[in-house]
Amino acid sequence: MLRAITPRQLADAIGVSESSLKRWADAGRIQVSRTEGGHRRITLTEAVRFIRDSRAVVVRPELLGLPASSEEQDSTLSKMLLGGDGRGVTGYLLARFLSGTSVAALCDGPLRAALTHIGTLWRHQEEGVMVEHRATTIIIEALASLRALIEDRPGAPVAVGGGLAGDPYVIPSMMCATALSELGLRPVNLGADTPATSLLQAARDERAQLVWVSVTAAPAEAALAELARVCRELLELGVAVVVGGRQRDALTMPVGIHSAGTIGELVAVIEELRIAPRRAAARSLLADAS
Ligand code: B12
Repeated sequence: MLRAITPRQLADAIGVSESSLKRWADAGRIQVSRTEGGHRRITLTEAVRFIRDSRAVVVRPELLGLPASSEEQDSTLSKMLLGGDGRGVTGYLLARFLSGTSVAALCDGPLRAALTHIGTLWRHQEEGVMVEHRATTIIIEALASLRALIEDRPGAPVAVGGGLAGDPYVIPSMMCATALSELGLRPVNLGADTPATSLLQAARDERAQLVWVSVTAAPAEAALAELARVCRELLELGVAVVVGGRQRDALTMPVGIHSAGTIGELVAVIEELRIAPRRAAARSLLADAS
């Protein structure tokens, strides 16, 4: 097992940017030592403490010198998704959730891995598109079943969110909503292809404390400009904004907007802002692997 790792290794292992990691180190949230040459190093025990305390999700355990977690189970999930076995997928997710795995760990780990696998199989040939649509629906239904297991709290803080205008991807925003409900917030998910002005309207109507935005498809200039305008209005209203998704870097973020690469990082931001009534589930993929 490794004794010390670089900030880059830890960042990659938990799916966050190296700059976020260095910011947390500078703020004292994670202890770093320096090599003789002045480079930052993090001991493995300190990395483990940080991961567990911050409820970060280990997406690449091998970078910490740990065995890749539940590879066998994850390939079963891929097979069930490819074969259109909706009941199997729901059963798998609920069983892991009930045995303590957080929603964020399920989304950033096995679900993301299975969809990545599906996305590379046919590269959008005709059969692949059919399988992608079917897998998308299966995951939507499974996440809805998972959400139904989480009790709503009366008077819970509200979070509003959706995918950017022109973005057809349904699952990322639904993952955000499900993870936020696990934290005790009341998510209002406006779904894919949502005009930024609708997010603003819902945030006002619902007196939301947080808005999340997923930018997965390559965004149009006009949609980005409108989002930037809406973000500034939300900040003036005192609403926190978190932007995520594979194309999030396309947005020149107004100061004060949070950018997050994974659902686990969304959870970490919410906990940092102290909006969440509940803590995320204690167990992470790392706990599963150990
Ligand atoms: C299903 C699917 C589709 C479906 C979507 C169905 C639907 N209604 O949702 C359909 C068939 C419509 C589709 C279409 C296309 N697709 Co497609 N698709 C996928 C697939 C297989 C899964 C997408 C998905 O839901 N992923 C699950 C999400 C949750 O994963 P993720 O995006 O990585 O999100 C994670 C993080 O980014 C983060 N996150 C995401 N959002 C947010 C938000 C916040 C606030 C936070 C904090 C975090 C966060 O958390 C997530 C979990 O870890 C992906 C493969 C893949 N790797 O994802 C390809 C993929 C995204 N598609 C791709 C392509 C090329 C296309 C098309 C252009 C194909 C074509 N020629 O027409 C079109 C484009 C459509 C458009 N208008 O832009 C490429 C994109 C490549 C690239 N350069 O980015 C991919 C990667 C496949 C591949 N390997 O080539 N697609």
